[in-house]
Amino acid sequence: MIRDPETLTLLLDSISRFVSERLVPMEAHVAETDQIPDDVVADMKALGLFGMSIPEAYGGMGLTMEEEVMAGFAVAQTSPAFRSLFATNNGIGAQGIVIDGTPEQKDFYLPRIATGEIIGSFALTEPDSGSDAGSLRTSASKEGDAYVINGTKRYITNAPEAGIFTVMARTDAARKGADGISAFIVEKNTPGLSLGNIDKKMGQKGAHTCDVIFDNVRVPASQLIGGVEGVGFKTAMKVLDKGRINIAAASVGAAERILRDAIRYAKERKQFGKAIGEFQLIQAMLADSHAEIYAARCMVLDAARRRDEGLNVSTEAACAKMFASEMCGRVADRAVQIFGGAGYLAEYGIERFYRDVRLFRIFEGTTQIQQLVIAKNLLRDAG
Ligand code: COS
Repeated sequence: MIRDPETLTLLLDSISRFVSERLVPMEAHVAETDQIPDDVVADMKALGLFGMSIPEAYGGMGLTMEEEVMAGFAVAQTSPAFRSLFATNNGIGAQGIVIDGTPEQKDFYLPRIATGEIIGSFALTEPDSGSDAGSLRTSASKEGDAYVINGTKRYITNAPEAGIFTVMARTDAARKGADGISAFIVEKNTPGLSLGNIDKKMGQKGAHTCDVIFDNVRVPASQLIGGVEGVGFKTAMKVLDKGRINIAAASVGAAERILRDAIRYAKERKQFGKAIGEFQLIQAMLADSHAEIYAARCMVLDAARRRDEGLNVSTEAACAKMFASEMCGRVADRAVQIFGGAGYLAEYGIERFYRDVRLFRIFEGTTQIQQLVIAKNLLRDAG
């Protein structure tokens, strides 16, 4: 749903200008230093990028899902590390509170998330619990009017920068599955909470992940999201339904950028006396990439519109995430091929995108988990 096309166009234009004038020139520097400069982060905050999906009542832009994916296409036209910093505030790091939080939790945290004053982070995965999220072992034991959390979370995006964590922990030790899990908001400075070393990753340099360790971390009972025990897994799944549409949008935006670079190179690079773009084998790779991007873009927009209509989009979100992230991998692979030797060299930037987008097929649910979600829903719906 697009509320006001004119306002949206203004927003998309300002994002696109910011991306091309400010972020694209910084890509190599951020990859080299593994750090987004503070002045760039300040500009992101000034543009409102941290609060795009936070409701207007809490100081955000309150974008609808359709508007948000269009903004997502625009911000993804550069290194994914940039979007990663504000993506958790719009997505998995805040949506638990937006979707299921109490009015007090929303009042207290959302305004500061919307401005980027605090970064929200999502702590679901553990050393022994990744795809099988329902098997997580981090515990939260009730002691008076507090919960005491113990356990370790792994690969937590933006943990080094985070001010708060949405933590999924088991409040009912007797229940080993999803229904024993609750979700909490835990502040970074809570005694007993510590961070591991920043992970060395294949790509997305400038975006950080690390372990988050909970050693008798005591949080008031008021930090239980929604004030209800046993529904934390469902909160996490609802958050991921939305997150998966956002990753699909990021995949589309990145693929568009990569294809644009490949087209430019195909027009410039001459072999056998003419631009390589005049050869049909190169044209086939460009055409396949464009058609697949178009298909993914349509899927993302459709899933977003359905979510705006209030429909359950678990299946569509999984379809869009699976197709768009796999598509992006194929587009990046073809682009390296079109660039040839230059595609393998760091200075042309294509190999960096090739590594960066590999993550899209893994985080917020691997392609294989999306297949399971789709198939499970199909079989259930068939009765
Ligand atoms: N929205 C709301 N509720 C949902 C839901 C959704 N999208 N998906 C599942 N649920 C509910 C189910 O209805 C079920 O509730 P009931 O017991 O009341 O029926 C409960 O949650 C458990 O669901 P299910 O039985 O499907 O859970 P499984 O343990 O089989 O796990 C998968 C399902 C594998 C799909 C889930 O663990 C998953 O998504 N894993 C990947 C996690 C992930 O993406 N990790 C990335 C880390 S974040 S970067």
